[in-house]
Amino acid sequence: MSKLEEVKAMVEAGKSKLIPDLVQEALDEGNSAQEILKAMIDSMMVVGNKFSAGEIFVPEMLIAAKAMSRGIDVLKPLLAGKSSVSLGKCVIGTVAGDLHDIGKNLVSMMLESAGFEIIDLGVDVPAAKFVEAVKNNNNVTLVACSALLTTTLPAMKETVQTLKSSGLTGFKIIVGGAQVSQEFADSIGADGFAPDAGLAAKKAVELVKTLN
Ligand code: B1M
Repeated sequence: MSKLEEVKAMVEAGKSKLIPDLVQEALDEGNSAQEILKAMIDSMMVVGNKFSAGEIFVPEMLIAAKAMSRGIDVLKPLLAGKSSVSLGKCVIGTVAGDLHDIGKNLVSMMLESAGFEIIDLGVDVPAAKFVEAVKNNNNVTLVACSALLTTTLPAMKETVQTLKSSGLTGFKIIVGGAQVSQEFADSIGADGFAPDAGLAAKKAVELVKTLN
């Protein structure tokens, strides 16, 4: 089994303690950080499918998520560069009712590399808290909302609509997450959508450039 396959298998099995060394060994074997990240995302798809099939339950999903987060910690310095430009502050969070944070954390990392100063509100963030964060921080140019559940799409809609009707200006809103599509983003009035963390950073830069 290659180191990449081992990383995949051990993330699926939720072997958090083994992951940092395995990820380092996979890097030493010549795999890129992007390849290893993709392998771990594939593992989470497998985990999700097993959950849907009733083969595993929430605790197994949780330990797999912990293992993936440990792997991302090792990859972070390689995935995230340092930008010399400053694009203002980004308020980011997973919307109300939703506890998934791996995707949000990846997006946050890529936005930081692109030049945003990150204000991370965490998970299960009510619309009012996003508004409060924009109000209480100067130079917020971007609000980024993540949602992983079909049942939390209404909370994403509420967040976008609350921000839009708050009277606050000078920022764009980008949304994303497994159940979010361009069509849904358009339907709730978000300014932008991206299917993954890399494209989220690209889209965010495009969006804030239109502010001036
Ligand atoms: Co949950 N869960 N989960 N889960 N979980 C999913 C999402 C699910 C698809 C699994 C399945 O059934 N196949 C399913 C949702 C089905 C649906 O709604 N259609 C599901 C369910 C049902 C649930 C519970 C309801 C289960 C239960 O309790 N019965 C429950 C809900 C809890 C809650 O939130 N209130 C629950 C709980 C959990 C855990 C807590 C155990 C754990 C999360 C731990 C954590 O995040 N710290 C968990 C996990 C791990 C998953 C899966 C297996 C993996 C998610 C993940 O981290 N993927 C997931 C299955 C799957 O996704 N295939 C599943 C890796 C991550 C990198 O991908 O977050 O999609 P993702 O991010 C991507 C893109 O979406 C995008 O960029 C990233 C890639 O670069 N992206 C953005 C994300 N945010 C973005 C924002 C952007 C732009 C792009 O702009 C701002």
